[in-house]
Amino acid sequence: MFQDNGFAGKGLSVNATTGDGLSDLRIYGFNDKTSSISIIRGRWTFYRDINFNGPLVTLTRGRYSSPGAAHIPNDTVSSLLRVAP
Ligand SMILES: [Ca+2]
Repeated sequence: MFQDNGFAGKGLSVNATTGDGLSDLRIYGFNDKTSSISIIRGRWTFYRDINFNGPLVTLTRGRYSSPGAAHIPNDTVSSLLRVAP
């Protein structure tokens, strides 16, 4: 996950087993900062609110260079969960 479009700016690398994730991106200094996402493996859900709450978007392996590409409003992701290997 990256702070700027085009996989630029500050990044946060996330790995988790299926069914696990990061419930509160505030802990990582990355709350409401995500603008681009690269997914190397798995299927993940990205939530607007902490603790896997609020509107969500599910993404699979791929490179999403902007909020529009990921279909996620800019600077809103607060938690994420890996839902499939
Ligand atoms: Ca949020």
